[in-house]
Parts: sequence; C-alpha cells; structure tokens
Amino acid sequence: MEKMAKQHFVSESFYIVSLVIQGTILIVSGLGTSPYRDEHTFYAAENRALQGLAYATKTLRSRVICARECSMDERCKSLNFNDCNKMCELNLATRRDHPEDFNATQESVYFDADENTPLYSLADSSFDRYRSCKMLLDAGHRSSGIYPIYPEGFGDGGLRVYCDMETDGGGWIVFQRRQDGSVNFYRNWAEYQSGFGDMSGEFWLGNDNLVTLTSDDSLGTWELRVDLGDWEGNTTWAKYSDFQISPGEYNLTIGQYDASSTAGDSLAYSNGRPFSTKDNDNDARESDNCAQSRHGAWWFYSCSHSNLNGEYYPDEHAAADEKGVHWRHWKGHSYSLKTCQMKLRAICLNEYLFAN
Ligand SMILES: [Ca+2]
Repeated sequence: MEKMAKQHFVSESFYIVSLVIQGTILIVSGLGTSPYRDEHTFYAAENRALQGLAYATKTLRSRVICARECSMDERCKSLNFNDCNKMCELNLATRRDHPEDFNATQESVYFDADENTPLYSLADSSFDRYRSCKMLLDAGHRSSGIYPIYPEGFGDGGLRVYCDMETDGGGWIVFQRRQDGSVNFYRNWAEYQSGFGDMSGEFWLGNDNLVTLTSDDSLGTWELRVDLGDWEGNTTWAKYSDFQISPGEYNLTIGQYDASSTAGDSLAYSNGRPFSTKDNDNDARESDNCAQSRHGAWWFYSCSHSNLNGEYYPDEHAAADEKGVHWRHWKGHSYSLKTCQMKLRAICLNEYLFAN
C-alpha cells in the first residue's frame, strides 16, 4: 500500500485501462468497451523468465503495456518482460505448468496470476554470474579490475574482461589500452581476431569477442567510449551510441557522437568500414595498404582520422605520416598520444525511443 501509482492509458481502440501497481502486483482493469474480462491481477517474479513458451514477442515500452497485451488475449497465461531491450513475451503456460523452464534471468521480470509468484523473485545480488560489467557494478562491485562475465554466446567459461568501474559512472568493458609501449600492436589479422597483450596493461580484447558481445541485444544497446591522454597530462574523451562490430570483416558501426565529448569526432570517418591489418587490406585506397603505411590496424577508409592501434612513440613528436597513436580532432594526425583506452558499456534502450 505504501507505493501506489495509478495511471490511465487510452489505446487506439478506446480501451481504457486502469493500472494499480503495489510493489510486485499489477492490476489491469478494462472499463466500458472492453470485450475481454474486466480485471486481471498479475504477480511479478523479478529476474525470472519462463523460457521457450512464448507464442508472441513484441517490443513494448513498459511492463505495464506488456501486461495489458496479455490481459487482452485469452491465450496468454503469463508474460516475460525484459527491461533492457523492452521485449515483451506472451506465454502459453505458467511457471507452475513448466517449472523446469522457469529460469533465473537478469533484467527480466515474469508475471502471472498466481499470488505465490513473487516468492520466486531474485535480487540482483543473488547472481553469482553477471553478464556485463554494468551488471557487476549494479550488484555492488565497485572496484575496477579483471572479472569474469557471462554474456550470451560465451558458454560456461564466460569471458575475462577488465571492468572500468569509475569513469563516467562505471560499468565499462575495456577492450583496448595503450600506456607505455610495452606491447607491440603492429600485428596481423589472426592476432587482432583473437586478441593479445596483458589485460592489466596493454591489450586488445579481440575482434571475435567484440562481435559476440555487441550482438547480445538482450542487454540493450552498447555505447563506445574513448579516453585519451597526452604527454602533458591532459585527458580528453569521446563517446558514441549504438556501437557494434559485425562478423566477417569486423565492420565498425557507431551511432551518435555525444555532443558533450571533448576530444572531437575522429571516428565518424571510419563508420561502416571493415577492419584492416597489415596482412588484410580492406581499406578504400587501391594504391596503398593503410595498415602498413600507418603501422596499425583500424577501420581504415582512405585512410583515417584516428588510429589508436598505431605505433607507440616515446614522445609526441616522433610520429610522422600518421603512424602514431593519434586522434586527429584533438591533437592532429602527427601527435602520438601517451595513453588511450577504448571501452564499451551495455545500456538499456532509452525511454525516449518509446515516448509518445
Ligand atoms: Ca588498399
């Protein structure tokens, strides 16, 4: 009773729905013109899903709207809603019918008409396996460092990653770091594919890992952040929405450049481009192999405005001809940076995408 919210929605069919939410209970009641049952009460089990029994799947903006869909269909016996990707699944059965398919699933909530269902809720902190650095952070892990995560596609072994729990709210999976030149980054396709280096120092997490991570849309979408440092101790950053690396030639996709970024946008020029290494020339310059002439591996076009996998130089002046670790819109193409990190973070789809 302590937390009571009452909302009214008018749908396309003038079906008026009154919703009362009290903790884990959701009451959907139809008024007047509804041809269906007048009132439905749904009970929630947080971090649960009934798997493999959906007859309909749709993207809806909230669990309330998902529950309304269920209440309007005689076939619907229960529902799952993913708070991140806003996926609503209407199920033909309940957890009682199929206890073996009623699983612990982070970011998901399950509803049915059984008042005992809330007893099956799981707290975020009850999971011993987390699917992203962001979920680790939300469960109370606040120190940056190496953690195992278990996203879709990595199986029981999971993936070891370095989580940055401090920068910009934390929850970042770091996938590239340069800081002292201790690791050679002028490497071939197979090495960039599988990754190399030392995760507590300089490293590349691997293109195949980036493909698998960014294809897991149950976590929402991915944002990309680049942190840069010069030889005078100055730092800057750039952030992009909708980061994805595709299978095959590891094409880069980035969405919006965050306008509050301070580094300038030196990656838009590479948007959509395949990855190139010294032994795999996928750039758009016929007479040249950008990865060879720039001593790096990047999403080269003809060639690029950045190359954070370039040659590491002991100071800013040593790099001529774009060979260094550079980000053109901050320091120009012949300034080789002292430090850089590239990281990605899962974010739930923004509410504004679904706003009326
Ligand atoms: Ca070429």
